[in-house]
Amino acid sequence: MMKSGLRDLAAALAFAFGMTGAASAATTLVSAETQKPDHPVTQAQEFMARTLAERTSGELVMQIKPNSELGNESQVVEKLRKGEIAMGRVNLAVLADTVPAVKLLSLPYLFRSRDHMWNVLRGDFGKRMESEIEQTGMVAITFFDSGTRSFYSVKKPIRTRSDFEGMRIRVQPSPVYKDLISQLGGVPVVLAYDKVLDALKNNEIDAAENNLPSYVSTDHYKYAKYLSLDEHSMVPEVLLMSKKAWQSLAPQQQIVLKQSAEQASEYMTKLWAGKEREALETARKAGVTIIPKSQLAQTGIESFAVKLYTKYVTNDKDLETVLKIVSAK
Ligand code: GTR
Repeated sequence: MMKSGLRDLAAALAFAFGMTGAASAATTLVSAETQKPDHPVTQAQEFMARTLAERTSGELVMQIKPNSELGNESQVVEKLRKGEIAMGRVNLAVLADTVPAVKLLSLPYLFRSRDHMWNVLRGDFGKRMESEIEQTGMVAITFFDSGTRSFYSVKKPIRTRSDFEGMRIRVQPSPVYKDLISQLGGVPVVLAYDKVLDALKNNEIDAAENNLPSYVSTDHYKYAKYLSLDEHSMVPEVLLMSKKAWQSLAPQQQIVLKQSAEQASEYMTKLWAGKEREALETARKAGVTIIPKSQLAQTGIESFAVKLYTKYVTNDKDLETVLKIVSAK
């Protein structure tokens, strides 16, 4: 009696700590990434892969495929939904068409600060977004803070709202950003991330927008030499998993996976500030004209941009949600 009780206890403990005795076969989880290997979000996933390998004694192997090797972000989302790949890291903005909460999150100038954004993500709104993502056949494993996005242009700087007039500006595949550019007077051009550099080089677009580490790591800064730090959006990255791959994991593996992802997100937040400074320095040294927020006719730009709220906040529930976000600490 006593002996089998102890055996049960030992087995339960072994399970709780992920030690299943006989070495079980390793599961390889491939993660699609659009950024280059030197980008902080790729490095954060490499960090996660190391943590995961250590904590599962090699049972869960995460393999990151950078440089859009497995397709652009819209294609990756499709593959995840069909269960054709296990994992993928995308910017939340590309889910705006399928996840209603993302439309609201993408509204320009919504967050006052990164802390504000995190408080909203960790609260009810974050939970709503996770459950809406789940309804599309994917699981949100963690979010990564990728700072703020600003405009950069090739031929002339953007300083006032009227500078947007007629400018062809590349945006992510998101209805919100297409409308934002039209609202500002520009011409939106939707292009996959890996096509933007050539479009800048070949004069197919006049401007684009992104966060600082991406502006530099993609070499966009070599062609778009005016950077206007208007910080119009703060949409985080998300690490997604196909529901099929998620459900194939044991409960303990799911816990370890989520914990490792959380740690990777914290790791990226630590990296980010330094990477932003480095990027700004690289751009400055390369002769980029950097226009700080204080030198932009910001009020004019923002008052045009926020007219978008009336298009996307169309019912009482959304109005209540947006007011809650805006008034959150
Ligand atoms: C980057 C983001 C990518 C992609 C890209 C873009 O900041 O990390 O996932 O969304 O922006 O502008 O397409």
